Amino acid sequence: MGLNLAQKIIKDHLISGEMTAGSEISIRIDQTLTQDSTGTMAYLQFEAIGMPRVKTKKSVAYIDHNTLQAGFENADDHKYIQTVASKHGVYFSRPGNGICHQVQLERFGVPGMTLLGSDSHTPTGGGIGMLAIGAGGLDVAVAMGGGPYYMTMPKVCKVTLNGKLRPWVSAKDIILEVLRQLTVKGGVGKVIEYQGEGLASLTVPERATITNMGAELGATTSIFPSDEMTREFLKAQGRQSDWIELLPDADAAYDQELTIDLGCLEPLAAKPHSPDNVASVNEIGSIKVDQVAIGSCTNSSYMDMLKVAQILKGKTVHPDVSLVIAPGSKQVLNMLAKEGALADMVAAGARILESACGPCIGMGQAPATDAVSLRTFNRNFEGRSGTKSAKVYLVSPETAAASALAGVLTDPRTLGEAPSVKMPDSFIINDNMVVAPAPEGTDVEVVRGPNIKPFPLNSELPEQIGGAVLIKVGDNITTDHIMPSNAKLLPFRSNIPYLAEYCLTPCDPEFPKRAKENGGGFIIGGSNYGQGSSREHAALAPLQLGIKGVVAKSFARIHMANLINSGILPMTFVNEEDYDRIKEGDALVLENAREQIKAGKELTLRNRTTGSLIKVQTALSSRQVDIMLAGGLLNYTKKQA
Ligand code: MIC
Ligand code: SF4
Repeated sequence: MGLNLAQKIIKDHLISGEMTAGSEISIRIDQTLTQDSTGTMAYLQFEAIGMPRVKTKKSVAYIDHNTLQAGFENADDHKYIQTVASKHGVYFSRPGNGICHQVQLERFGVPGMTLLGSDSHTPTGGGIGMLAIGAGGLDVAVAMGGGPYYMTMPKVCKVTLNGKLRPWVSAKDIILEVLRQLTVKGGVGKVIEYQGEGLASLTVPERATITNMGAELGATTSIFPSDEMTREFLKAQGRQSDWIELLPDADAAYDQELTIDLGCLEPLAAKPHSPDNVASVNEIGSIKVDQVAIGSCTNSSYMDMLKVAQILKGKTVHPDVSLVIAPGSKQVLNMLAKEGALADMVAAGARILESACGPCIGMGQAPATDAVSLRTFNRNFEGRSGTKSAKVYLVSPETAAASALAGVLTDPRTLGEAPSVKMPDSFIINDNMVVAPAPEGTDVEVVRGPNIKPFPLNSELPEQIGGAVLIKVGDNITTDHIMPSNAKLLPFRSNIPYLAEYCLTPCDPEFPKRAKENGGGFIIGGSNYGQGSSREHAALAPLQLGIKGVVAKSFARIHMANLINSGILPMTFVNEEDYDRIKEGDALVLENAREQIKAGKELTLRNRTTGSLIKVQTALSSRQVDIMLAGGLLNYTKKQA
């Protein structure tokens, strides 16, 4: 039996484990990326591990999230990251150089390599044929130190794209269709692998839109083959020598298959408040729009921006709409300026933002009360925009631009002839905003601002863990609920005690207070608990508040790994009805915790309030059992050393 793409790359990088879906494997990591909102913590942890230099082929630290400098905090963190990166052998992408995933694709990604990033949209690199995976900062720190990355061997779902997109329909509509079919839970435990004749007409940046938003499926990653298109892109980036051909074997097997006829797709939108709440723009109808935001790591490539500029050219943004545009990288912005497209955007009334995440992570541009905001981004979770009552719709750049002109949600097909945009033969190449690390052995002084506070460290798992149920939440709770991010909180990503005061407050403002009064306890979750971001702050803040365990119907992959890394026990109900039998305030206890965790997968929790016994499972590998017993990955790693 032949191998599919994911299996080929995994096989090439396998360090331990059996390549059968569901078993724990570990792989060698070639490249890592960090960004500033998770990076501070990742480098603090890298320092705690105590390695002098990174051991990867290339590690890059980006500044793209926390670029609003309303106080000293973000600027201090940038200095810390720049100096710590230089000292330990990490390239530093300066603020203004662009969004990590866009820049990594343009300048560093290599087909066939593995990439681990402390950001859930790291799978963007799958657009260029990498096995690119998002993880918590500590996992990335370990990988920078040359340690293996442990993961569950994924199933592989093949998505065959047939035919060709019609005018005005674009890559964003493809991934929205996949989300419509598979939902935000449909990719859990899987790699989504794209095949089919439709690939011939999809350029690398378009493929990257699809792999980027594959994160919203809960998938481990998504991947396209490395073919002629990939070669053309790398050539245009002056990196043809990085190209290799990488295709699945003709007789490769897949665990699941899906076929999409590109010619049947129409402009789609994800309605509030979930990326899988998809309907066609026509079905939704011409609702009034207050804000349009174009950019983010999903849709900010040069070609996306050119299309937008062509649509806006010679027209004026509707007087009731605020149009903001953030080109994905300095390369994109530079080319738009040179070609005159930037002038067309500005003339039409667009507000141009720096090349960064910006409004996607609530760093500015929060919409007005009850506003409708159309965004070319990948997440529309409630409140993520910075305005709880805002209604965010996720759309393609074409739909966004057409709607910005009309003032209402608009099917771009009503605009007549579609913009014609081709991938350039060569991009402007100027890496002067990437600072190479200091040569080995050079003394670099790491600058630490007063905002950097020690992070919480767990201790060895005790014989018994007990405490009250501090909160009970429903399905699909995101990390944006657990550890909200916005312009006010993001500057405190290196200050866990401060952040903890906001933990789970979108679900219950009293949660942090209650957790502290009770000296910690348990969280009860529904299914897909912890979907979304890779932020380990969603585990570290609960740790700070004394959370000992989370019992849920199911967990999202990265969050579950972050809980284990923090030494917080993730448990799932054996019988889901038990979820209904637990109430907030109930006292739970896991007796003989160490023995139970060592002995096996099924554990018994006692509900002291009702007297009942609750069967729960832990899907821990033997290595993860040791991590839990040691009180988290950092303690475990130190113990190993
Ligand atoms: C996001 O899109 O939610 C982020 C901000 O990029 C996060 C990282 C973070 O929380 O810092 C992600 O997706 O991992
Ligand atoms: Fe940045 Fe948004 Fe992409 Fe996250 S999803 S990396 S916040 S642009």
